[in-house]
Amino acid sequence: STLRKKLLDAFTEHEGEFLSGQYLADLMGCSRTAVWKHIEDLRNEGFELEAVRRKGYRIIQKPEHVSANEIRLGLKTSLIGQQIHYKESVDSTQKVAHRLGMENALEGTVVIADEQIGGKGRMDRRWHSPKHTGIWMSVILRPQIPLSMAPQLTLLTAVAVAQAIVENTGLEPQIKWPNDLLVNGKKVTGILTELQAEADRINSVIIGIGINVNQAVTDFPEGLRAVATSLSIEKGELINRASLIQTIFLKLEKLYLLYLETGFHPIKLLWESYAISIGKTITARTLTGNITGKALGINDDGVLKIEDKNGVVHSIYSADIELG
Ligand code: BTX
Repeated sequence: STLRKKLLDAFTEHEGEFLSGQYLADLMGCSRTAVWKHIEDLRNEGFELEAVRRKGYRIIQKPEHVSANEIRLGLKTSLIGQQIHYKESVDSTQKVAHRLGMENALEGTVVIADEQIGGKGRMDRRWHSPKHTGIWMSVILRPQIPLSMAPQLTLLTAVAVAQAIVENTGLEPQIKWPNDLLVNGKKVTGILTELQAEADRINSVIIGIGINVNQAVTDFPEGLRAVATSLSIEKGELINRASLIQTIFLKLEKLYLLYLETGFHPIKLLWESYAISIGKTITARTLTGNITGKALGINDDGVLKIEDKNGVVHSIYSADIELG
């Protein structure tokens, strides 16, 4: 609710400080009793709050699980995540976001689920999304760019998530073109970009982000154990999901605004600094066949360039990449 948002915004702005019931009532435009009820709701959701006479309320600790409120508290963005739709369990956050996209949801709206029953990868593949462990979310953007440039947003998102992982965990993720983030050679993140468009006009871009955060090895199906990992496995400790989500929102917002202002070039440079395959021999499996050669890099449109053994340079728009 908007009252709840005001309350959490106030605690965010005055981090660690006591806020009096009267102050909050004035701010929220409601009675002190109503404020107290909202505080009780927060407690029921797992927030630890201190109440001191004549001083007011103070948040001591946020809950362990992820909730829209927990993500809002401390969130420093102005676009991404201003509207959060949090679900315990969904088929796919992409589906929910597509519906909201059609319903004119505000740009920056995010759908987050604790669990996905039918998580989607590219080309109708599945994305394993068990509960309590990962970040499964879809972000709605509405950029005024030609359709052909939309894949750049996948690369932009990969950079944002990589930056956030570095900042929150100290791990060193690498990006495998176009949409995989690896840590120590195993996949921790997948990104799925889908479009709603009419003719050449983008209505919305739905960016799906799946991050393995706190899974143990045994949480992965056996078939994935050799190729997938979680941040927690690599770091050796549990990672705070809400805080990572906040950092991703912030990085995504910064890069997206930079992109709208100056175009793809600065994003390309950042992307290349995380890229794993540049200069190496790779095989691109495309719908029309395989191409093996040296990865030269991406051009300013985000297209991958591969030079085969005959010196012919191929432009790859969509493929799965194998290293070596
Ligand atoms: P992708 O097609 O590049 O990768 C899918 C492949 O990755 C699968 O075929 C499988 O081999 C492997 N895989 C499946 N689950 C996992 C996992 N948890 N960790 C590592 N590897 C896995 C990547 O597609 C795009 C994934 C986007 C997921 C997000 S989650 C939020 C949003 N909602 C939704 O339904 N999808 C997106």
